Amino acid sequence: METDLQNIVILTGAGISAESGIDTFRAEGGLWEQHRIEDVATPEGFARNPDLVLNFYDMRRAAVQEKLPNPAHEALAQLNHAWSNKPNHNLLIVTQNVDDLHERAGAAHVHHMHGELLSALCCACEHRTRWTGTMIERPSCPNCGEQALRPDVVWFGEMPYDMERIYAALRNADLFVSIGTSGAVYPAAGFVRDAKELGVPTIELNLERSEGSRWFDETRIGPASKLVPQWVQ
Ligand code: BJW
Repeated sequence: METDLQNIVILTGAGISAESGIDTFRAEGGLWEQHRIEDVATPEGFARNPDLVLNFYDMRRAAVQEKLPNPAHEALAQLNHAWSNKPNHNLLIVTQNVDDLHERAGAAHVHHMHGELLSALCCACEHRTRWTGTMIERPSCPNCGEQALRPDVVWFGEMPYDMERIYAALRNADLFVSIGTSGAVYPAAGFVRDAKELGVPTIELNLERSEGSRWFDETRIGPASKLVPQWVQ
């Protein structure tokens, strides 16, 4: 990595957690081959069949707690730590992932733009609370007492979290790095073009070329567990 960098925005996607054993979405055999997006990842699907949706996320919430961070998460956590000790240096890790592997590797202040599996959102009062168990039995919101909890994840048609903070960091960045995401879902897929318009250099680390590859100044191909530690060094 260049040594004169100060402000970096890193976007991660399902590919960074693939080697930890968490399924990606759009690969052969991935989550969206096993489940219809309209059924499990839209507010309309949840309204139609809440049991199906709660069960889908209950199973993923249980599974994710069995997984461990891999060298890619660890390298970003080290970078995060190093940056926090340098004055006037800012590193924003934005993840589309709903797992907590960045945090468990030791990264602080991770922005989960698509929410978190280990969090519950109350449909009645919008309170967000850490949640490691199941929701299928319709537990009550610890804030308002309503039986109205849902997974605190961002479905299609909903507004991702922290957008203002992310765009502010992009405007101030001197590098945008995208790791393990297919570039199929907006607004994250548009960050590379936003960065280019702002004159921010861009680099992609991915197992294969993605839908967005043509927009990046540089694409490095390979598994995140190898590419990310190499890039961080
Ligand atoms: C490896 C690897 C290894 C594998 N090493 N790499 C503009 C145009 C068209 C449509 C839209 C648009 N703007 C909005 C839309 C609508 C929609 C959208 O994007 N639709 C598309 C289908 C086109 N977007 C929305 O509705 C979003 N909301 C929104 O836009 O609000 C309005 C708004 C307007 C303006 C500003 C801001 C907001 C919400 C999107 C919510 C997405 N939710 C999901 C589910 C979350 C909960 C859950 O987990 O179930 O988020 S969908 C799913 O896709 C999940 C992911 O975060 C997301 C991205 O997937 P990701 O991470 O890229 O995974 P994959 O599987 O696609 O790719 C994996 C990659 O890893 C591959 O490239 C592999 O090669 C690579 N890889 N192994 C390195 N070892």
